[in-house]
Amino acid sequence: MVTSRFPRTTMATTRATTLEGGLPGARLRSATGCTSEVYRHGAHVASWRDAEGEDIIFLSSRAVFKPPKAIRGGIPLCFPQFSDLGPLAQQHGFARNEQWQHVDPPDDRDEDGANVTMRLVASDATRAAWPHEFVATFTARLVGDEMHTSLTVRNTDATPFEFTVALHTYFAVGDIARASVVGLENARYLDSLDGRVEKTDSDKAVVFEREVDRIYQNTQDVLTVADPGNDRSIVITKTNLPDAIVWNPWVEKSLNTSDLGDCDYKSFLCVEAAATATPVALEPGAEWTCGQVLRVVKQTK
Ligand code: TA6
Repeated sequence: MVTSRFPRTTMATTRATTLEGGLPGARLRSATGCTSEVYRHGAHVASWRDAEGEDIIFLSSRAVFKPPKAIRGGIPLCFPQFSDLGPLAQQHGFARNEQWQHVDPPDDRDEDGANVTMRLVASDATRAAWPHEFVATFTARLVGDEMHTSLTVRNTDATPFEFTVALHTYFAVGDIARASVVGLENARYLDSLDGRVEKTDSDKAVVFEREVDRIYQNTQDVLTVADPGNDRSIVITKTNLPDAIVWNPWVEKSLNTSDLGDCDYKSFLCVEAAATATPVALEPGAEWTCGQVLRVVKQTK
């Protein structure tokens, strides 16, 4: 049982601090006692816990905190490319491997919510992979029992560019065999385990009995992770992200993924709000923003 490291106050707080592996980041605490840790490495939300200290977002038991390697778990930012859907050789782009800068040092007490904003500006390293001038700004905000995240991309170049993107969220579940994802019935998806063949999901919910890796297209904006193993559901409300990837590596892939515990697949599933089917196109000077709000609904016995 994780106990809260923060005194119970009504004020939400945000503190810049040193996190795992000696990496810089911020700790957020909402007025209702929920907490989160956000790393400057990748502008990576690595944890979100409720007031009792229960994980809502999953972090691998073998996560590595050594840049440039991405942190396994939390909310990796896939930008400017999701998976291999784009010109970059790097799976999921580079945003999750880069060091982001704090915007407005986050030492703050705020009645409304704890929040941290980080920025990534094009550099020689990013230009080598993707020859464009851009500014990406990520904000994580705890508002009571909700987590709000948003990503804004501005084209600071003289020419247009396009990208694909995902909030690759790892949700903690009590028991994968009883968990499911609701809201994708009749949605079309590309099956990444079957040559990205296009299929239609006729099931009432996505359940997990084997590896699942699907890119759902043009889904509804509200999806739910049903997690009876923790007597709760997690409601995802996404904005400007028409697609959603659903993933669980199951046994084999978990064994072959060094920064995942062998049995970790039983304790998480990913629902990744994304824009993949139609890349986002930005003219010079233009800006685009997306986001998601996560909210826990407790099941009453
Ligand atoms: O989003 C699902 C996926 O693209 C899977 O195919 C799997 O590769 C997963 O992402 C994890 O990717 P990573 O590069 O973090 O190991």
